[in-house]
Amino acid sequence: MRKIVVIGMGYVGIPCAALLADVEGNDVTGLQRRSKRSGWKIDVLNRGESPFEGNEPGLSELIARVVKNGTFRATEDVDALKDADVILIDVQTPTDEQNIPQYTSLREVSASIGQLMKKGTLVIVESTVAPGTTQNIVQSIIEEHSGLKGGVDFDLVFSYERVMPGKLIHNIVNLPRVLGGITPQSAERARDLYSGIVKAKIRVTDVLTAEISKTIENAYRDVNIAFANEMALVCESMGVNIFEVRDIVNELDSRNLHIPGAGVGGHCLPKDPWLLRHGLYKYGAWHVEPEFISLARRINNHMPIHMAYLVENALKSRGRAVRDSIVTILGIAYLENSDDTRNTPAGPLMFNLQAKGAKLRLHDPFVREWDLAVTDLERDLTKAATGSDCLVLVTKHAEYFDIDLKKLSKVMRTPVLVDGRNVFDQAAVGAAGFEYRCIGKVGAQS
Ligand code: SAJ
Repeated sequence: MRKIVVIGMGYVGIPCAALLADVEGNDVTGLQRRSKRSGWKIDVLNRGESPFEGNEPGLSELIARVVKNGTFRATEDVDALKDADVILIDVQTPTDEQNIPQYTSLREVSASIGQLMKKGTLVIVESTVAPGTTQNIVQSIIEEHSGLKGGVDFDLVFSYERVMPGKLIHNIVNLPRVLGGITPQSAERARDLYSGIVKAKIRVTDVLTAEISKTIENAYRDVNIAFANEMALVCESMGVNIFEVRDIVNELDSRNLHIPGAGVGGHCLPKDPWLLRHGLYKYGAWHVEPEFISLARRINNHMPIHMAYLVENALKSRGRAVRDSIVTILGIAYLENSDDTRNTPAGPLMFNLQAKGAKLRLHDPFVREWDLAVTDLERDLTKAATGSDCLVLVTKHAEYFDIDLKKLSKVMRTPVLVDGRNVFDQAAVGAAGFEYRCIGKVGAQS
């Protein structure tokens, strides 16, 4: 029996732990701090349920099965690390306002592992880290607390996840896996573990290459989205529909203009480019300034602010000042049909509108709670729209594609609609009496 401990019961740790627990010969313990924010997940998981509200195909059944079979349980007891053969680190690695990585959790769990793990354990870092972190921080802390030597007395691998809310199980099973081992033996042990759950290619390389691959993978996406967003602002200012332009451009197989929108949220793209940049500096490569990374983050972070500008402009067209208006934000999650609010563009938009004096309402069909919310979250769309002066859509949840525009325009005080994800048809919105703006399609009117 291979005893596995997965530290961090989040969007990465839970599906990975459940999949591993479903493999013959594996016994998995999910380790989670009983904090106010996440401790409740321990009890939900031990009831055999998924703690996620969004659509996660296959996850609930998988968790129910492995808990019933007794091959998976969650706990807050770090002593579970003592007899682990394999330890996966799946804790959050956020960046702060200065875009510096915050490794408090990573350092704490590395110290616990060093203090408690037995000789011969395989440790795998799945959390996204700045290049150089696995060896310079995780390995050093484990060696310091254990007196053991990495690559000799224990094995260490960096293997990054490619999960995405809505595809947690699918992506782990079907996307290629990269293993960066401090020794070939470390990588081969990890290959043996992952081959039980990954159907796609498993590729072995060194730790630094794996760490840089992960951060470049997401920086690439962030830069491409930023380009689409900048072109959206260009088209909007010239009265051209960026989405028609995108269709034309992408007819070429060699082009893939991304989708402009209300902003870029999530736990990957807003921070991974900064982790890459930070790793560069920690390596002393000060002569290189990755300007694309900083510029892309600046453009993507501007999109929610541009949304607030469109709200102000649309209300003005209907004779209302933002400060005298009730604005309803549609979609708090950073991604459609998910309950994940991490770094959601709805945050900066909400605070910007609040600073302009608007009274806010927040609607989302999936999000249960949001620590930044300035008012209660509403689940009933009609209630959230009644008496409101503006609906501003941030997230393209499926529910919003079926909105009865005529019904909502009747219950609103001022029928204004600002579309951050090109959900609505301009003619239909106009026919329902709305003042309409849309990122990249219908810009500010004088
Ligand atoms: N977004 C755009 N335009 C786009 C694509 C996304 O504005 O063309 C916005 C989304 O609305 C969202 C944010 O960007 O707010 C992030 O969207 P995402 O589709 O990149 O979703 P993530 O953050 O879950 O990205 C993850 C990443 N996976 C990992 O880091 C493990 C990313 O590398 C993947 O490319 C993405 O999933 C995916 O495509 O599956």
